[in-house]
Amino acid sequence: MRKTLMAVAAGLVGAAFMGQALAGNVVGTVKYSGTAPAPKKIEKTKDTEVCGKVADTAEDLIVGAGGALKNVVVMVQVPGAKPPAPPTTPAVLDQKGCWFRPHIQIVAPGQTFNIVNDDGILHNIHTSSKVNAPFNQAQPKFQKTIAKKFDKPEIVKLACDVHNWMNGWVVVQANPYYALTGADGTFKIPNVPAGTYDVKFWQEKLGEQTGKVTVGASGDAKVDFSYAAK
Ligand SMILES: [Cu+2]
Repeated sequence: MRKTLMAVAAGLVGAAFMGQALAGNVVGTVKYSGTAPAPKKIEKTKDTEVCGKVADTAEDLIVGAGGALKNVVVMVQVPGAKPPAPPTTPAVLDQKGCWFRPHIQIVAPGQTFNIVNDDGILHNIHTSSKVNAPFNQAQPKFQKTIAKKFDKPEIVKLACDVHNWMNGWVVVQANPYYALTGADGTFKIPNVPAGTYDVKFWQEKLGEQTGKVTVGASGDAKVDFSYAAK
């Protein structure tokens, strides 16, 4: 045991000496424990020619096979890490069939955020936020795109004042170590510096929970997490 630790320590020093970054990946799965409620059906009660006559399924809790939980934001809290640099590619929020697509997305502070009206009818985007100035803006049918930005890390709620069933989220990141779980509940956050950190999990309906992870000098550090049924 002692020998192994010394070997690991020597390896770490060696890697640092060679100028290699000491970083690993944080990987895992997020699950919903217990019986998931049946997905809610959303009736579209207005502009049905464009919005669709068929009920859509709410995206506030998406539980797949084996309890896999989709759309959980996983954030490794690396102290002193700078926010991700804003990519030159804008983030895009599409309004199609009177539905925000995607339902949730992660952006960098200062990244251009294009709100697209693909429906050719009036929408009115309305955000709820505290540290970024909220906005409430009509988007008439002839206005294809509204460009916005969120300058500070925050979870921002999106709504449309014309179609009260439209809702979504934009998560503006404080540091570059984050991921969104896929339909199979898994996530991967690459290149996290070696160390022990808090890991925040956020799901819009189930809220925020915190776990811990220790990232080694290379390879995968695994964090599996499960939300209790609500
Ligand atoms: Cu709308």
